[in-house]
Amino acid sequence: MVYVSAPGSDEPSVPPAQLMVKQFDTNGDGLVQRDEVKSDAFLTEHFGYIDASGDGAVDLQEYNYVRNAGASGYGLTAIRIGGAGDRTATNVAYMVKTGGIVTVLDPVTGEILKTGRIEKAIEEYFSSPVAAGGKLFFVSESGKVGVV
Ligand SMILES: [Ca+2]
Ligand SMILES: [Ca+2]
Repeated sequence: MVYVSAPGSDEPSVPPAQLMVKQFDTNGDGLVQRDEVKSDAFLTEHFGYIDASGDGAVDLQEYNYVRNAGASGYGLTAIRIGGAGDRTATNVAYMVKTGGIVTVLDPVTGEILKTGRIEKAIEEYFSSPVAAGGKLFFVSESGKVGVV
């Protein structure tokens, strides 16, 4: 199993599309082009995928799709990837979060079996832990690897 946990929010983290267009649409065509968002770090950084059609302009539908995707519950998803033999003894879930805090869970009940911290880990973690050779590897946002 691969377990993926995701943060969420009850509210979208960016303003409604109409406000975005009102603020940035300087040429008045009802769309927002890349050069119109130069003053906004978020829109500049994310413009490429927000413009899903790739036509160089963000319309209300494209913006709202991304905006609404940002509002979802916190969650943990399990993905079965195979395995063989009796896996009862190894049937636990590992999760890591900011600061390298590792939690070991019973994947059926959600009971916390153990918590700990990766040594010298103070960064964000977005990747799933990887098991190999009897060890667990945790890769931080900057690419530092913690081994447990
Ligand atoms: Ca425009
Ligand atoms: Ca577009």
